[in-house]
This record gives sequence, structure tokens and C-alpha cells, in this order.
Amino acid sequence: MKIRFLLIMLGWLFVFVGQGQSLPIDKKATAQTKNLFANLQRVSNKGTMFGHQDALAYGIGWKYQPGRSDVKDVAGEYPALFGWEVGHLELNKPMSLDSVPFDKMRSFIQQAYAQGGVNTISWHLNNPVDPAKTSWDKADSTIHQLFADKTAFKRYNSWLDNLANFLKSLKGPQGEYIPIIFRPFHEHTGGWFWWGRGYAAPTEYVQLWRYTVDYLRDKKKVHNLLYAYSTDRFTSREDYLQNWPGDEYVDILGFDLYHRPESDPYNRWVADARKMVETVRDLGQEKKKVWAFTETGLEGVPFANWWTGFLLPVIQDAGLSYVMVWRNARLTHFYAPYSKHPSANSFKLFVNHPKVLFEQKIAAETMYAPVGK
Ligand code: BMA
Repeated sequence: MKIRFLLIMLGWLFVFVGQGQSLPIDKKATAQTKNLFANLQRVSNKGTMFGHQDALAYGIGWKYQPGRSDVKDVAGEYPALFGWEVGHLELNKPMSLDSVPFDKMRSFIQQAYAQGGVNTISWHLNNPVDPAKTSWDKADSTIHQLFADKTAFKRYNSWLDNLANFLKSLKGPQGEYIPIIFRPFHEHTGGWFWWGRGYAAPTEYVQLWRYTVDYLRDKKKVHNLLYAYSTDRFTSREDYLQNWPGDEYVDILGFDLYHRPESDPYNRWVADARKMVETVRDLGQEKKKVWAFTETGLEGVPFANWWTGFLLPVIQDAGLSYVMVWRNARLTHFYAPYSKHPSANSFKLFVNHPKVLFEQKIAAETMYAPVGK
């Protein structure tokens, strides 16, 4: 009798503990996607993953050299997180707006997954009302017209179909879908995209966000996504939440903020970015989500101590899941060091910091396996 009672109590305890673990917004998310979300929460207590955009595709002075990455050339190991950009997928183009063929991108995503890393995708989509216009061609009330105009609406749905097909083509060795952190309509607190501040009302933005999630998840049955909401600069919690699509529509709270010394003569970046990190941390904790510094960097990294002297104080001890720097496109546009770059020493110290996670530490965390097993 006593044993039965004990077993029942134990059963309840498991149910209780199980409920305490928060799940992604997609209740039908694949097992690996659910595991990734739980592991992002768990691992963020240990340290912050480092990410690099297009890390496996090209770097300074090279393109498509299997196994190469500028980060690896300097640090001896890959980043933990890999960013990819799918702009132009909507237009049925064979390569992204940054000239990465989608077939190659799929292989890079598979490589990153196979080595235990995490993939995130952004989407600088063209304007669905006038598809010849880019993300940066700002036009008033694009979102309103997208839903009001039948042709535009049909076009946007076909763009989502293309996106869904690509996302569902990302498979691991057992045929399982590779989990992706999807980060659409980013930097909306800035005014440079058609979905940005000044061009879209908060209600319109929320409508677009929710429509996109519902369509991908419920209509296209894409179940390998975690959704990241990522603003640009913001001034307060209220400001951050102005376009918030709802707790049931977002998994990861992020923001982007670049270090631009030329427009920051009083060197406020560290303090500003830190304040924003703390705001997303507070909100993330309250909402039991994951929080991240979704895009940053100092173009050309002209400060030799940038990694330890600037980035580290911004990110450390804030439970951030990851920090990602942008792409190494060319000598006038890069954000990670390459071999013999003046910031390489500071970068190596950063890589070896116990609270910063690169490939080796993240592989050991088995991000796609059930937590606690
Ligand atoms: C910007 C630049 C552009 C690129 C765009 C989308 O920050 O890197 O060259 O096309 O991102 O990835």
C-alpha cells in the first residue's frame, strides 16, 4: 500500500517537473526541435554560444573551400552557431541575395547540425506588393496592402510555400528535420526595411508575424522551427515590446546592435548594448523563453581588443543563449577575424573564456538529445 502511494506521488512529481520545462510555441515541433529549445535554456546557464553569419560558405580571400571557416582558421574550431540568409528564395532564384546557392546552403546547414552546432536563418525578403523592390525599398503600408490586395496576398503565400519547401528539405542523416532558429522581420525598431518603424504600424507587424507563423506551422506543417523576435536599438521594455506578437508566437527574444564608433564618439555602445541585454534577459526570464544577442559586430574589427574589451563585458553573465556576428564578405565588410588579423589574440582569449561556447563545448552538450539523458 505504502509503495503504491509512493509511486503515485512520484508520478505526480514527474508530471509537475515536466510542466515546469517550457516548450516551443509549436506544440507539434519535432522531438529534436523541442530538445533544442530545452537545451538552449539549459546551456544558457553555462555560457553563451558564439555565432557567425555564412561561416562555412566564404571568408576573406576564399569561397567554398570545404571545411574552411575564418573563425576556425583563427580559433582552431568552428563557431557554435551558424547564421544563414534566405533572401531571394521567394523569387525562385538559385542563390541567396548574398550569392550563396541554396543547395550549398543546405549542405552547410547539414554540416553544422552534424557537428552539433545550431543554425539560424534570417530573411531579407523582397516587397510582396511590388516584388521588384527589395527589403530596403521602404514603402508606406506594405503590410496593409499585402493583406488587402489579392495578387499581393497570393504572392506572399507562394513565397511562404518556397520558404516552407526549403525548410522541410533540411534533413539530418536519419531523415529527421534539422531544427532552425527562424528570425524573420528583424530590426523592425529601425526604419530601413519595409516592415520597419515608420512604415508599418505595430498592429500590422503583429498581423504579418502571426500570419507567417500560422501559415508555416499549421498550413505547411513546418515543425522544425523556433521563432526569434529581434529588434534593433530600443530604449525600454515598452519600446522592445511595441510589436510583440504574443508569448504564444515567439520562442526567442533577441535584438541587433552594431558597434559604430564613427557615430558613437562617446563610446556608448558597451553601456547601451549591456542595458539592452539586461532588458531581454529580464523579459526572457519572466516569459520563460530564450534570449540572445542576435546580430552584432564592429565592421573590420579595428580595435585589437574588441572581443575581450568590448563584446565580453556586454554578453557575460546574462544568461544569453548566443551572440552572432555578421558575415565576412570582403575586406571592407567583415565582422569576424581572419588569419593574422590584429584582433586574433583577443579573439583567442575570447574563445577560451569558460563562459563562451564554440564548436567543441557545444558538441559536448548534445543540443538535439533529450535534456537529462
Ligand atoms: C547586410 C550586408 C549586405 C547583405 C545583407 C543581407 O548587413 O551584409 O551585404 O546583403 O546584410 O544579408
